Amino acid sequence: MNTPKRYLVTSALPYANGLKHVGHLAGAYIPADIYVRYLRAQKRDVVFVCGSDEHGTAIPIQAKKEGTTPQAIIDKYHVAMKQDFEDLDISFDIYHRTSAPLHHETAQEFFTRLNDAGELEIKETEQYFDEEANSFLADRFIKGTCPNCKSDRAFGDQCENCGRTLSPDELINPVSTLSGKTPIKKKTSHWYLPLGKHEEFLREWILKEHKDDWRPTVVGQCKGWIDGGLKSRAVTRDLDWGVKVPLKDAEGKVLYVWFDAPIGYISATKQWSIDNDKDWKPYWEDKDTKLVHFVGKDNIVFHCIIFPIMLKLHGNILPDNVPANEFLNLEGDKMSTSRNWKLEMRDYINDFVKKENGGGQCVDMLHYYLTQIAPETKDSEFTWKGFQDAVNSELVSIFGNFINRTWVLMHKLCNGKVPPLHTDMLDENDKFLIAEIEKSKRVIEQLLEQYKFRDALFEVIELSRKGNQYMQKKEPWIVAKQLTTDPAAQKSIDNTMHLCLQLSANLAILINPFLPNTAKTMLYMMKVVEKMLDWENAGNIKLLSVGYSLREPKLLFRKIEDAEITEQVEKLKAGLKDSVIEIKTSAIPQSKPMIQFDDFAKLELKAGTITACEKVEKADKLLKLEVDLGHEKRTIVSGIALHYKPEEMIGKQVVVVTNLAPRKMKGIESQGMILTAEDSDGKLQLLKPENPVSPGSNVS
Ligand code: B3M
Ligand code: ZN
Repeated sequence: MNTPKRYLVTSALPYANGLKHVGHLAGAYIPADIYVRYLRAQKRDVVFVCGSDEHGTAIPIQAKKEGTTPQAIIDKYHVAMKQDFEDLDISFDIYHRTSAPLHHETAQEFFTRLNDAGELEIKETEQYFDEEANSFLADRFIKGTCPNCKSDRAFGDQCENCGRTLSPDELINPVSTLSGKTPIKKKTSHWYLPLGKHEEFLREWILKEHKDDWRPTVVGQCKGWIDGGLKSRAVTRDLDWGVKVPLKDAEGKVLYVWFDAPIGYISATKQWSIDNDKDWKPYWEDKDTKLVHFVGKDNIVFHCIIFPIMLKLHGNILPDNVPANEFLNLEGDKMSTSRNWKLEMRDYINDFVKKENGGGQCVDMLHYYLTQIAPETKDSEFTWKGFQDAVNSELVSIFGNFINRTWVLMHKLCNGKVPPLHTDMLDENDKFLIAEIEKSKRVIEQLLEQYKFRDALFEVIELSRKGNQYMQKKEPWIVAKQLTTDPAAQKSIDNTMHLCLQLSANLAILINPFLPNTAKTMLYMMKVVEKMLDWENAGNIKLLSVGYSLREPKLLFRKIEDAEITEQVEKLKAGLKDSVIEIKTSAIPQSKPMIQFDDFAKLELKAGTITACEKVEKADKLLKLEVDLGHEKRTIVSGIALHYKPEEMIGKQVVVVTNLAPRKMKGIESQGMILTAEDSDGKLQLLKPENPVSPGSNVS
């Protein structure tokens, strides 16, 4: 494959309607950042653009929620998001915004060119209209029941629950989110992009040309869209917030947010070129440019189907790849803003990065964990325990430990200087390590070029693990005891420490795209300049000169304490509880219909004694219980983990529904249900006999 002349890398433009969480970070920002840092180390010509998406109905809706204006909302969140990305070292070359006049002009020019070329159609249709608010109801201004999953969290553009893309007409029982009223239908005209006309192009370009180099999940989604029949999509809306349609007879109409937002990548590049005295055009027009869009899976259709059609019609280059990620769940549940089940970037910044023992190393720890669990091929899960394990048993115990041991021993056994390498004395272990250093570079490079960041990072850690194994085999601290008796001892120590130091220098280069702060600290320890981190230096075992004196070791990563993760988990749950109560109180008036005694008699209830109890892995709310029911013991999974600790359950008596059909929860078959009472604050308490009874006693 020829090396492209230049790269234009984009991360999805986040909506300026709220702070973003670590799911966003893992999906579109960290992987792009790794890729770009790698390209920069390769000295390739690369521009990394992003910015705030400040249009669409999401913005006025947030303004209404906060009792302010759309402008105030975008100003507030644009600044806040930009700051969060900076605090977490996402290295955009520019973080722009779509409210900028330059963007409005760029988007309008784009629309005009497509319209003038006859590539858009005007259609008159009937659309939902809110008479009270005197407004058409586009996208998030209308909600209803999802035709796909029947959830009532479906909007005019997408269902929050199942993710399906929708149009307002598909909603069951539509209501206006402006007034809460049922809307009427009213005639209006809009411009449409006829996607169907481009089916052949898409089949050829995605399903043939890119079928092997794009992720299977991405190609799969595109195929689904294409096979499902490509309908014309409206690219304008009746709204007063957005980029005005640049035509005389288009009063009150703006471009659809998904029409203007991706053009934001182009306007950001333009602004970058102005700021840096460069030409932006080749980045969007020259075939030798490699364009790569990093997005989450809910943005695939826009980046792989709609925007490429727009780019083609407008005469721009097409993306070379769209390495979209799946979703990141949090502690056993889907991340959700409305339920407040999320970890905001800002929270991590405040609780770790800005703390006394935080800083760059805490930024790197998050980059590390989010890459290690990156949802590249399927949804994955953030857990605080997982975070702690990744930091403590990989970063601290493997990578950090190798570097630290190397430095301590080098100071102790080699006077703080790089010892010579005695090539005549290289043994099998030395040769193996040298080969591994050379090989790792090639492997990691290939993985990075294929957007396999998770595997690439794994290889870096593996290499440091091999360093530890090497040192363990060579035992320079034992050899040091023979210094007075064995003339070869010093040479053996020299070789070991020389290679460990060269490996450290290599590790700094290889870890740099992932953990830039760590690489910087290592540079400091080695007393070398940033240039050493150039990718071409990887694989080289002559990076540090013999006799060069190095600094004292610095701690690369601190440990994450149990108390820190407990605090985070509790914080998360406390946040969720509030929203649960909100739902609960409004649900109280609905009582269940009357039943007959026969209905009740169908239940078999028995008293039992808990004999064993443990937490269910990866499910915070669940405990696995073993209950003695006299003549038998049963396994029961119960959602009480937030209210009882496993150890306090043992010996307690409970009431069990024993004839409930068994049900699997997190892979465990639950053979019954224990009864609890729920207080108004959501706290659960076990129901139990007043005084102990023998296990298996009937309850009626
Ligand atoms: N703002 C949607 C999102 O954040 C949208 C991305 C635009 S990328 C051009 O999921
Ligand atoms: Zn749905």
